[in-house]
Formats: sequence, structure tokens, C-alpha cells
Amino acid sequence: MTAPLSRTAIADLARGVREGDRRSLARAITVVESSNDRDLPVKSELLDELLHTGRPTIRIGISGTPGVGKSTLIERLGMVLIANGKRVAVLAVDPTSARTGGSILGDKTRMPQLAVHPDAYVRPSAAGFGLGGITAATASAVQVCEAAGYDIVLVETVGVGQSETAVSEVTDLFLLLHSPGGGDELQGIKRGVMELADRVCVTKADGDLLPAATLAQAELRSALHLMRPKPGREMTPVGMCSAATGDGVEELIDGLLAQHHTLSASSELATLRRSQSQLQFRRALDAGLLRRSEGLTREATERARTELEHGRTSPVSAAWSVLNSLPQV
Ligand SMILES: Nc1nc2c(ncn2[C@@H]2O[C@H](COP(=O)(O)OP(=O)(O)OP(=O)(O)O)[C@@H](O)[C@H]2O)c(=O)[nH]1
Ligand SMILES: [Mg+2]
Repeated sequence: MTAPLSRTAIADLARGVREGDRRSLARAITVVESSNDRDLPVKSELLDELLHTGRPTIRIGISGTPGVGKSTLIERLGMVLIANGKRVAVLAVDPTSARTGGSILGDKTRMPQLAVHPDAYVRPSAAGFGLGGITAATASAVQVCEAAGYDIVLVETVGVGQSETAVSEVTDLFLLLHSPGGGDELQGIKRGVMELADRVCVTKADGDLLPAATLAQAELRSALHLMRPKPGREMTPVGMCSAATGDGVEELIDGLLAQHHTLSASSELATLRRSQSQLQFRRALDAGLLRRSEGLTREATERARTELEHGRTSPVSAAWSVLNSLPQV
């Protein structure tokens, strides 16, 4: 962002979002994802303006290794959902883009139909993200889409370890995609990631890959059998589908919607969202406190670093000398 927005401009922007104006939506997401601390007052005011203005959205996180077929599947899922009368927003979050230069930015082209459909909104988000990192930024972007009246928000993220945790912290359901490869590839997925999943789906179950996909599905089922399901759940369902042929896509959607219905029919969804809000608050606050204290301790830190460099102090006492420079509580 460049110039700060006035109160009226923020209220206008919020109105634009609620009325479904796409430019306002894009602008609002840019504001809430800003990593610049100077944008915090505007960001906060805008988010408060947009609080509880939309219908409750179904939030689904979709992750999996690079190239597993996330975008292609989202294009299919999105088009089926739209055919069923839903409005669909897709947030493609690339936690690695700061390093790689943002490969995901090409994703709009991998969702050619959704990207231009009036009932869809596709938004690639590069890294940066501000207070609270990906979790807080994506949660805020989800909130904006909700205010804009989207029924379903799909959050695509490349599986790189911590990104799956982040996406599961801002969505109601977490779908983990797996390639048709089994064996070694299966060994490669971290147990923690599997345990986060509400549903697993093997992708590319078509043509020559169908036998491998069927095998991978069986292997994943037995691997999940040995794991603890989420509290109060039976075993995590493992399906397979092809975004190319559409086989299994309807079943995948039905399964996800049924799971979501179960969540929202009980108090589980409300509880989950409350604890997610508390967590996002904590993340943003911790990050803010850290930044402010870094400002306050800059000189003491420099001095301690030099002392340590010259071997005149130990790491622990260097840290203590910095902490001691802060006002006592
Ligand atoms: N056979 C087959 N190929 C597929 C299917 N879905 C995707 N692919 C191919 O797999 C490749 C990767 O697909 P993407 O949808 O871009 O995968 P992604 O997981 O979004 O990739 P990143 O965002 O780069 O991590 C492309 O070449 C697709 O054409 C499918 O259902 N069947
Ligand atoms: Mg993709």
C-alpha cells in the first residue's frame, strides 16, 4: 500500500467488498495481507468493518507435494460447485514464493475456467504476510472472501511441512492430496501432516496411472489405520479421483460437504473457529511484541553480539544482558 486510507475510504472499500465488487475485493485482500506494520491500523479497521458481514463459509484447505495436481483438481471442484449454485473463492498461498520468486503466480492459468468465471474468484498470494505470518494473513483473506459472499473458500497451499499446519489453522477441513506413487513417496509424508488431514485423496487416478493410484490408496488406508484419528472421528477417509476425467470428483465433493455438515451440525465447528481466532490473535500479538521488543533492545543486542563475538561472554549471559536492559515488570 502507498497512501493510508481515510475512514471513509475504508468504509467505502468494505461496502464494495460486501456488494461483491471484484476490484474492492482484490484491494481489500492486498490490504489485509500487507506485511508492512504501517498498514496495521487500516488493516484492523477494515477487518472490523467486515466482521460478521457474510454468510458462514465452508473453508477447505487443500495441500500436497508440488505437482500433485492441486490446481487442476481445484479447477474441477470449483466448476462442479458452481454448477451446483455455489460461489467459490480460491486462495492459492505459496509459502515458498519469497525464495523461489513465486511459481504459484502462474496458477491462474492452471485454473483457466475458474479464473474468468463470474461466480469464482481466484487469488494467488505471494509470501510476505505481516504479523502472524501465513496463518494470520490467510485467515484475514478468508474473512474478506466470506464478507464478499462466497459460499466456499478453497485454500491451496504447496506442502512444505509447516504450510499444512498453517492452512489447517485457518480452514474447517483439511484435504491432503497424494500422488499415485506409493512406497518411498508414502514414507516421505510426515506423520504429523497425515494426522492433520480430515480426508486424503489420491490424484491422477486415470489411464496408465490408475493401477498405481489404486495401490497408493490401499497403502494410505493401511498407513492411516496405524495412526490415531482426530478426536471423536473414525478413520480418515481415503479416496481417489482424476481431475482429468472427473472420475471421483463428485464423490470427493459429497464427502467433504457431508463432513462439513457433521461439523456444523454439532458444536464442533463453532468451537474450532473460536480456538482458531484465539490462536491467530496470539500469533499476531506474539509477532508484534517481538518486533517492538527488537526495536527496544537493538543497541543492547548489538553490544551483546560484539561481546559474544570476542568471546567475552557466554550465549546465555549475552541474552540475559539484553533482557535485563528492558524495563522490569
Ligand atoms: N493424468 C493426470 N494428470 C494430472 C491430473 N491433474 C493434474 N495433472 C497434471 O499434473 C501436473 C501438475 O498439476 P497441477 O494441478 O499444476 O499441480 P499442483 O499440485 O497445483 O502443482 P504446484 O501448484 O506447482 O505445486 C500438470 O501437468 C497436470 O496436467 C489428473 O487428474 N490426471
Ligand atoms: Mg498449483
